[in-house]
Amino acid sequence: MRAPRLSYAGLVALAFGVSCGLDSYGSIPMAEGSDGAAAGSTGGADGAGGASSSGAAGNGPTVGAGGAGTGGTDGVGGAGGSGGSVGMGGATGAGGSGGMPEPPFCDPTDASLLACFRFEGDAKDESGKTNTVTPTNVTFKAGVDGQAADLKAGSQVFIDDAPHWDVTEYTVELWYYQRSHPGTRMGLFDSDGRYGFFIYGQGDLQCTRGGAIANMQNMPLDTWTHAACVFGGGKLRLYVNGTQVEEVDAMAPVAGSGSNAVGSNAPDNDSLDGRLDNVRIWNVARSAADICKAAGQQGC
Ligand SMILES: [Ca+2]
Ligand SMILES: [Ca+2]
Repeated sequence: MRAPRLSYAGLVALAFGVSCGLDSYGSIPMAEGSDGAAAGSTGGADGAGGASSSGAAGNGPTVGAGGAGTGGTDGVGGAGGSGGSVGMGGATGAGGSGGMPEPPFCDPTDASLLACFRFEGDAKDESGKTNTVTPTNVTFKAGVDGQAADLKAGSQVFIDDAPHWDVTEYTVELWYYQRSHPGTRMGLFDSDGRYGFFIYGQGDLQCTRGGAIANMQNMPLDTWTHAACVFGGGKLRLYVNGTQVEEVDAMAPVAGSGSNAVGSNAPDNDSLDGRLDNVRIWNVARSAADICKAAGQQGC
Protein backbone atom coordinates (compact mmCIF):
# COMPACT_ATOMS: atom_id res chain seq x y z
CA MET A 1 0.00 0.00 0.00
CA ARG A 2 1.17 3.50 -0.73
CA ALA A 3 0.60 6.38 1.62
CA PRO A 4 -0.81 9.47 -0.02
CA ARG A 5 1.62 12.30 -0.53
CA LEU A 6 0.67 15.73 0.61
CA SER A 7 1.89 18.88 -0.98
CA TYR A 8 3.13 21.67 1.22
CA ALA A 9 0.03 23.66 0.26
CA GLY A 10 -2.05 20.68 1.24
CA LEU A 11 -0.44 20.50 4.65
CA VAL A 12 -1.13 24.16 5.19
CA ALA A 13 -4.69 23.61 4.17
CA LEU A 14 -4.86 20.62 6.48
CA ALA A 15 -3.61 22.71 9.35
CA PHE A 16 -6.22 25.32 8.78
CA GLY A 17 -9.01 23.02 7.74
CA VAL A 18 -8.60 20.66 10.66
CA SER A 19 -7.55 22.97 13.42
CA CYS A 20 -9.92 25.76 12.62
CA GLY A 21 -13.00 23.77 11.74
CA LEU A 22 -16.04 24.88 9.82
CA ASP A 23 -17.10 27.45 12.34
CA SER A 24 -13.89 29.43 12.07
CA TYR A 25 -12.52 29.00 8.56
CA GLY A 26 -14.77 31.73 7.24
CA SER A 27 -12.87 34.26 9.29
CA ILE A 28 -9.57 33.34 7.65
CA PRO A 29 -8.89 35.48 4.58
CA MET A 30 -7.52 32.55 2.53
CA ALA A 31 -9.46 30.75 -0.17
CA GLU A 32 -7.20 27.69 0.30
CA GLY A 33 -8.57 27.17 3.77
CA SER A 34 -12.05 26.83 2.48
CA ASP A 35 -11.02 24.47 -0.31
CA GLY A 36 -8.98 22.33 2.04
CA ALA A 37 -11.83 21.85 4.41
CA ALA A 38 -14.21 20.80 1.65
CA ALA A 39 -11.76 18.40 0.03
CA GLY A 40 -10.84 16.95 3.40
CA SER A 41 -14.40 16.06 4.03
CA THR A 42 -14.58 14.13 0.77
CA GLY A 43 -11.31 12.32 1.31
CA GLY A 44 -12.24 11.35 4.81
CA ALA A 45 -15.50 9.82 3.77
CA ASP A 46 -13.83 7.74 1.06
CA GLY A 47 -11.11 6.52 3.37
CA ALA A 48 -13.57 5.40 5.99
CA GLY A 49 -15.59 3.62 3.34
CA GLY A 50 -12.61 1.57 2.27
CA ALA A 51 -11.90 0.41 5.79
CA SER A 52 -15.47 -0.33 6.63
CA SER A 53 -16.20 -2.48 3.61
CA SER A 54 -13.02 -4.54 3.93
CA GLY A 55 -13.58 -5.06 7.65
CA ALA A 56 -17.13 -6.20 7.26
CA ALA A 57 -16.22 -8.69 4.54
CA GLY A 58 -13.44 -10.11 6.71
CA ASN A 59 -11.22 -10.57 3.68
CA GLY A 60 -8.05 -9.71 5.47
CA PRO A 61 -5.07 -7.54 4.73
CA THR A 62 -5.14 -7.92 0.92
CA VAL A 63 -8.53 -6.34 0.49
CA GLY A 64 -7.75 -4.04 3.35
CA ALA A 65 -4.86 -2.61 1.38
CA GLY A 66 -7.26 -1.91 -1.48
CA GLY A 67 -9.47 0.07 0.81
CA ALA A 68 -6.54 2.11 2.03
CA GLY A 69 -5.43 2.83 -1.52
CA THR A 70 -8.82 4.15 -2.46
CA GLY A 71 -8.94 6.43 0.51
CA GLY A 72 -5.46 7.70 -0.10
CA THR A 73 -5.99 8.33 -3.79
CA ASP A 74 -9.15 10.28 -3.21
CA GLY A 75 -7.43 12.27 -0.55
CA VAL A 76 -4.54 13.21 -2.78
CA GLY A 77 -6.87 13.90 -5.64
CA GLY A 78 -8.75 16.42 -3.58
CA ALA A 79 -7.67 20.00 -3.68
CA GLY A 80 -7.00 20.10 0.05
CA GLY A 81 -4.30 18.26 1.95
CA SER A 82 -6.72 17.25 4.66
CA GLY A 83 -8.36 14.88 2.22
CA GLY A 84 -5.17 12.89 1.92
CA SER A 85 -4.63 12.87 5.62
CA VAL A 86 -8.01 11.44 6.42
CA GLY A 87 -7.53 8.98 3.60
CA MET A 88 -4.67 7.49 5.61
CA GLY A 89 -7.12 6.94 8.38
CA GLY A 90 -8.85 4.58 6.02
CA ALA A 91 -5.62 2.59 5.73
CA THR A 92 -5.41 2.19 9.49
CA GLY A 93 -8.96 0.98 9.70
CA ALA A 94 -8.38 -1.60 6.99
CA GLY A 95 -5.39 -2.99 8.86
CA GLY A 96 -7.62 -3.85 11.77
CA SER A 97 -9.96 -5.97 9.69
CA GLY A 98 -8.02 -9.15 10.46
CA GLY A 99 -7.95 -12.45 8.58
CA MET A 100 -10.30 -15.43 8.34
CA PRO A 101 -12.32 -15.94 11.52
CA GLU A 102 -11.32 -18.77 13.88
CA PRO A 103 -13.85 -21.60 14.11
CA PRO A 104 -15.84 -21.54 17.36
CA PHE A 105 -14.60 -23.59 20.33
CA CYS A 106 -17.57 -25.92 19.80
CA ASP A 107 -17.78 -26.26 16.01
CA PRO A 108 -21.05 -28.01 15.07
CA THR A 109 -19.80 -28.44 11.49
CA ASP A 110 -16.89 -30.63 12.70
CA ALA A 111 -18.11 -34.21 12.24
CA SER A 112 -15.34 -35.60 14.50
CA LEU A 113 -16.57 -33.64 17.54
CA LEU A 114 -18.79 -35.93 19.65
CA ALA A 115 -19.59 -33.61 22.57
CA CYS A 116 -18.58 -30.11 23.59
CA PHE A 117 -19.32 -28.27 26.83
CA ARG A 118 -18.36 -24.69 27.68
CA PHE A 119 -20.55 -24.64 30.82
CA GLU A 120 -21.63 -21.04 30.43
CA GLY A 121 -24.40 -21.23 32.97
CA ASP A 122 -25.69 -24.56 31.65
CA ALA A 123 -24.61 -28.06 30.65
CA LYS A 124 -25.57 -27.64 27.01
CA ASP A 125 -23.75 -29.84 24.50
CA GLU A 126 -22.77 -27.59 21.58
CA SER A 127 -21.17 -30.25 19.35
CA GLY A 128 -24.13 -30.43 16.98
CA LYS A 129 -24.41 -34.20 17.62
CA THR A 130 -27.68 -35.64 18.83
CA ASN A 131 -26.85 -36.31 22.48
CA THR A 132 -29.28 -36.68 25.37
CA VAL A 133 -27.59 -34.87 28.27
CA THR A 134 -28.77 -34.99 31.88
CA PRO A 135 -26.90 -32.90 34.46
CA THR A 136 -27.32 -33.84 38.14
CA ASN A 137 -26.23 -31.64 41.07
CA VAL A 138 -24.21 -29.36 38.81
CA THR A 139 -23.84 -25.62 39.43
CA PHE A 140 -21.85 -23.04 37.49
CA LYS A 141 -19.00 -21.00 38.92
CA ALA A 142 -15.89 -19.21 37.69
CA GLY A 143 -13.80 -21.26 35.26
CA VAL A 144 -10.75 -20.80 33.04
CA ASP A 145 -12.95 -19.47 30.22
CA GLY A 146 -16.04 -17.79 31.62
CA GLN A 147 -17.97 -20.21 33.80
CA ALA A 148 -17.25 -23.84 34.68
CA ALA A 149 -19.29 -26.79 35.93
CA ASP A 150 -18.91 -27.18 39.71
CA LEU A 151 -19.30 -30.77 40.90
CA LYS A 152 -19.25 -32.63 44.20
CA ALA A 153 -20.33 -36.01 45.55
CA GLY A 154 -23.32 -37.19 43.51
CA SER A 155 -22.73 -34.78 40.62
CA GLN A 156 -22.39 -35.73 36.96
CA VAL A 157 -23.28 -34.73 33.42
CA PHE A 158 -24.73 -37.94 32.02
CA ILE A 159 -24.86 -38.61 28.27
CA ASP A 160 -26.98 -41.44 26.88
CA ASP A 161 -25.33 -43.99 24.66
CA ALA A 162 -25.67 -43.49 20.89
CA PRO A 163 -24.06 -45.15 17.85
CA HIS A 164 -21.53 -42.32 17.42
CA TRP A 165 -19.94 -43.21 20.78
CA ASP A 166 -18.55 -46.44 19.29
CA VAL A 167 -15.15 -45.28 18.07
CA THR A 168 -11.78 -46.67 17.00
CA GLU A 169 -9.85 -43.51 17.98
CA TYR A 170 -10.66 -40.77 20.46
CA THR A 171 -9.56 -37.62 22.24
CA VAL A 172 -10.89 -36.27 25.53
CA GLU A 173 -9.60 -32.81 26.42
CA LEU A 174 -10.64 -30.58 29.30
CA TRP A 175 -9.64 -28.21 32.07
CA TYR A 176 -10.12 -29.55 35.61
CA TYR A 177 -9.75 -28.18 39.13
CA GLN A 178 -9.62 -30.76 41.92
CA ARG A 179 -10.58 -29.70 45.48
CA SER A 180 -9.88 -32.91 47.40
CA HIS A 181 -8.37 -36.34 46.95
CA PRO A 182 -10.78 -39.22 46.26
CA GLY A 183 -11.57 -42.11 48.56
CA THR A 184 -11.07 -44.37 45.54
CA ARG A 185 -11.30 -42.37 42.35
CA MET A 186 -12.98 -39.40 40.70
CA GLY A 187 -14.20 -39.39 37.13
CA LEU A 188 -13.31 -36.64 34.69
CA PHE A 189 -14.92 -38.54 31.81
CA ASP A 190 -16.01 -42.13 31.33
CA SER A 191 -17.36 -43.85 28.24
CA ASP A 192 -18.46 -46.99 30.06
CA GLY A 193 -16.73 -50.13 28.83
CA ARG A 194 -14.76 -48.19 26.19
CA TYR A 195 -12.32 -45.84 27.94
CA GLY A 196 -11.96 -43.56 30.93
CA PHE A 197 -10.25 -40.51 32.36
CA PHE A 198 -9.98 -40.66 36.18
CA ILE A 199 -8.06 -39.32 39.18
CA TYR A 200 -6.97 -41.92 41.72
CA GLY A 201 -5.24 -41.75 45.12
CA GLN A 202 -3.20 -38.63 45.82
CA GLY A 203 -3.58 -36.91 42.47
CA ASP A 204 -2.83 -39.84 40.14
CA LEU A 205 -4.26 -38.72 36.78
CA GLN A 206 -5.00 -41.72 34.57
CA CYS A 207 -6.11 -42.32 30.98
CA THR A 208 -7.46 -45.86 30.93
CA ARG A 209 -8.24 -48.03 27.92
CA GLY A 210 -8.83 -51.72 28.66
CA GLY A 211 -5.97 -52.67 30.96
CA ALA A 212 -3.66 -49.95 29.62
CA ILE A 213 -2.93 -46.86 31.70
CA ALA A 214 -1.13 -43.64 30.78
CA ASN A 215 -0.77 -41.61 33.95
CA MET A 216 0.92 -38.82 35.86
CA GLN A 217 1.14 -38.81 39.65
CA ASN A 218 1.11 -36.08 42.29
CA MET A 219 -1.13 -33.68 40.41
CA PRO A 220 -1.84 -30.65 42.62
CA LEU A 221 -5.11 -29.73 44.32
CA ASP A 222 -6.80 -26.35 43.84
CA THR A 223 -5.12 -25.73 40.48
CA TRP A 224 -6.58 -25.42 36.99
CA THR A 225 -4.88 -28.00 34.75
CA HIS A 226 -5.43 -28.76 31.08
CA ALA A 227 -5.41 -32.52 30.49
CA ALA A 228 -6.07 -34.76 27.49
CA CYS A 229 -6.32 -38.48 26.74
CA VAL A 230 -5.61 -39.37 23.12
CA PHE A 231 -5.89 -42.84 21.57
CA GLY A 232 -4.91 -43.70 18.00
CA GLY A 233 -2.57 -46.01 16.11
CA GLY A 234 -2.33 -48.44 19.02
CA LYS A 235 -1.01 -45.75 21.39
CA LEU A 236 -2.69 -44.21 24.43
CA ARG A 237 -1.26 -40.82 25.39
CA LEU A 238 -1.73 -38.49 28.35
CA TYR A 239 -1.06 -34.78 27.91
CA VAL A 240 -0.78 -32.34 30.82
CA ASN A 241 -0.88 -28.61 30.11
CA GLY A 242 -0.28 -29.28 26.42
CA THR A 243 2.75 -31.59 26.81
CA GLN A 244 2.72 -35.37 26.39
CA VAL A 245 3.73 -36.97 29.68
CA GLU A 246 3.19 -40.66 28.92
CA GLU A 247 2.50 -42.95 25.96
CA VAL A 248 1.64 -46.65 26.28
CA ASP A 249 0.49 -49.39 23.92
CA ALA A 250 -3.24 -50.06 23.99
CA MET A 251 -5.94 -51.83 21.99
CA ALA A 252 -8.70 -49.92 20.25
CA PRO A 253 -12.07 -49.73 22.01
CA VAL A 254 -14.63 -52.29 20.94
CA ALA A 255 -18.19 -51.39 20.06
CA GLY A 256 -20.39 -51.62 23.13
CA SER A 257 -23.50 -50.19 24.66
CA GLY A 258 -22.09 -48.00 27.40
CA SER A 259 -23.36 -44.66 28.56
CA ASN A 260 -21.06 -41.68 29.15
CA ALA A 261 -20.49 -39.31 32.03
CA VAL A 262 -18.62 -36.04 32.38
CA GLY A 263 -17.37 -35.49 35.93
CA SER A 264 -18.07 -39.01 37.22
CA ASN A 265 -17.94 -42.68 36.40
CA ALA A 266 -20.64 -43.86 33.98
CA PRO A 267 -23.29 -44.79 34.78
CA ASP A 268 -22.85 -43.22 38.26
CA ASN A 269 -20.68 -42.69 41.36
CA ASP A 270 -17.06 -41.53 41.68
CA SER A 271 -17.94 -37.87 41.06
CA LEU A 272 -15.28 -35.19 40.81
CA ASP A 273 -15.01 -32.82 43.75
CA GLY A 274 -14.05 -29.72 41.81
CA ARG A 275 -14.68 -27.95 38.52
CA LEU A 276 -14.55 -28.71 34.78
CA ASP A 277 -14.39 -26.30 31.87
CA ASN A 278 -14.05 -26.45 28.07
CA VAL A 279 -14.65 -30.19 27.72
CA ARG A 280 -14.39 -31.66 24.21
CA ILE A 281 -14.61 -35.30 23.10
CA TRP A 282 -13.69 -36.37 19.57
CA ASN A 283 -13.73 -39.59 17.53
CA VAL A 284 -10.21 -38.91 16.23
CA ALA A 285 -6.74 -38.81 17.78
CA ARG A 286 -5.95 -35.11 17.90
CA SER A 287 -2.36 -34.12 17.18
CA ALA A 288 0.20 -32.97 19.73
CA ALA A 289 -0.03 -29.48 18.21
CA ASP A 290 -3.83 -29.48 18.58
CA ILE A 291 -3.58 -30.38 22.28
CA CYS A 292 -0.82 -27.83 22.86
CA LYS A 293 -3.01 -25.08 21.36
CA ALA A 294 -6.09 -26.18 23.30
CA ALA A 295 -4.01 -25.85 26.48
CA GLY A 296 -3.29 -22.23 25.57
CA GLN A 297 0.45 -22.78 25.06
CA GLN A 298 2.58 -20.73 22.67
CA GLY A 299 4.82 -22.05 19.89
CA CYS A 300 2.78 -25.23 19.31
CA1 LIG B 1 -16.57 -22.01 30.26
CA1 LIG C 1 -17.77 -47.03 34.08
